[in-house]
Order: sequence, then C-alpha cells, then structure tokens
Amino acid sequence: MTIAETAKHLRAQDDILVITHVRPDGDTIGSGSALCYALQKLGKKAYLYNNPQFGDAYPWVSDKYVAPEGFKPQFIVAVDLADVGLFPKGFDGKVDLCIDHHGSNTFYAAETLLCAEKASCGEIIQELVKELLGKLDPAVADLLYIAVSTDTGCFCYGNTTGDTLSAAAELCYAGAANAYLNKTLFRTSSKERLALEGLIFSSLRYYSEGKTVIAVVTKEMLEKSGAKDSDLKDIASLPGRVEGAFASAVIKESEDGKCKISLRTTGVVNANKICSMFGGGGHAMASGCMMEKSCLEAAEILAEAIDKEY
Ligand SMILES: [Mn+2]
Repeated sequence: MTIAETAKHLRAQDDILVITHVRPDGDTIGSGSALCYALQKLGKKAYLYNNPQFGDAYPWVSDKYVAPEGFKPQFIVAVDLADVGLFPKGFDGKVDLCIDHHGSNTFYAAETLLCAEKASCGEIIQELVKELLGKLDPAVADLLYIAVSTDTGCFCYGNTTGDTLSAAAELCYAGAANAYLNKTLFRTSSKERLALEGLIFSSLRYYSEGKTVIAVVTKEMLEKSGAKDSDLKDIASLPGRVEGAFASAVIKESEDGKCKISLRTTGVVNANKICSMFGGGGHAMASGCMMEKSCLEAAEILAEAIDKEY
C-alpha cells in the first residue's frame, strides 16, 4: 500500500492496537507511540500492546501509550516488525496492517506498507502522520526523532542517507528537542554500565597482531559492576572501537555454563562464516553463536578460527 492508501485505511478504523517487536528498540517504540499519538489526535482509541520488555528499553516513551486493562482492539497494526517470529512476548493474534522498513519483511499481515529504502520505520510513520494530521507538532516530532536517531546510531551508521537527514531536519523544524534527546539517548549511561565498560576495556584480549579484539564478560564482572540486562544494550559494539581492529567479539558467560558470542567485523572477515562453524550465524558483519566452553577457551578457539580468514 502507499502512504495515502494506508492513511485512508486507518481513518476507517477504531479501537486500534499497535504492536512492537520483541526486545523493543527506539524505532519500534518511537514509531508505535507516534502512530498512537496521531490516531488519538483524530479522536480514535489507539494504544500500544503492553510489550513485557518495554521496561528494559525506554519506558519513559512507551508508558503514556500502553493499552489500559480490558482494552478490546478491533484492528491490529504492527510497526518495524518483519516477521511473526519477532512478535512481542504474549502476542499471537493476526495482524491487519504492517508498517515496516525491513527488506526481509515476510508479508504476514493482511496489508503491508513497506519502504525498504528508509533507514528507520520512523521515517515512514513521519509521512503517515503528515498525511493524517496535515502537519507535525513538537510532541510527535520528539517521538519520531527517537525512532530515526536510534535506528541510525545518532545518524552514524551506514544506513543514514541524505533523506534520513532531511527527515530529521524536518523534525527539528517541527520542534523536536534534538539536543536533549541526543544527550538522553546517546550520551548518558547508568553508573553500573560505566563500571562494566571500565572492566571490559581494561581486560580486552588481542589476537592476530591486534586485528582481532575480544572482550570476555564474566558473571563476576556483571556482579562486580551491578549491571542489569538493561545496562547491556549494544555491548557487542564496544571492542570494535579499538584502532586497527577488523574483527571484534564479546563473549558473555551465561547461566548454564555455556558462553554467548557476538562477533562484529569490518567486512574483511565474514562474521556469518565464522559463527556458522560453531552452529550460529547472522549477517556478514554481525553474527552470533554459542559455545559449551569456558569464556577463555572460547576466546582462543574463536581467535584461531578468525586468524585463518585473514
Ligand atoms: Mn527499525
């Protein structure tokens, strides 16, 4: 469907429930909240499905839009949600409309608005909100800015295009509190997170003349720092910051004696190929796998496998 067709379709509905994906991020939360905001402005009942993982993400964003107890939806919209396997915990209903930017979308919904060239789902919702309300106001601009900025790593990732920056500029002109949101989302960490980063950075392990950097995150480090799950966001990207690194991994000790490996590469080495050797997989530059080894043994095995690829 087009933006105009989607807007027309939504105008004809009421009692709308918006679902966000499992392990919700800023894009799905900002997009879903902005859509609820616009639909509520039109006098409709529209709420977010109470994703049980909102508490680990940005509860200060989602709280205002979560459906009240007993809300009976007539129409279900999914945002930033590519496949049924990514439904939020506890949801297994059918979806009437999906709004998404993932090229991998499996068209599981009755209708789909897919714009795969957009860096974030927020940019699609931005067009839709303009179609529905005729303009953007500061409240909705904040929600959309959260979506666009988080999915682009504050406009740093390779998915950021001129169009992304134009969309962000439009949000700033509409009153988005960009400096405040950037500080809150990207330049503020809990004490526990910073303590954990200190432990990680002071114990990095270097292999292959520094081309491979591995961080081992033990249960003891988590205990010592006091870090909770919500403090572990994106830790996989930390060792890759070392100058000269082509492959970087975080190896995290898990409860059952196994360890969980997240591998990131610059593209010189194929992360998917390496992780597939150990029963995992993912993308060429970001993959994962598990090993039933101690973290230190796993680091040696992984580093050796990567070394063969240089
Ligand atoms: Mn997204």
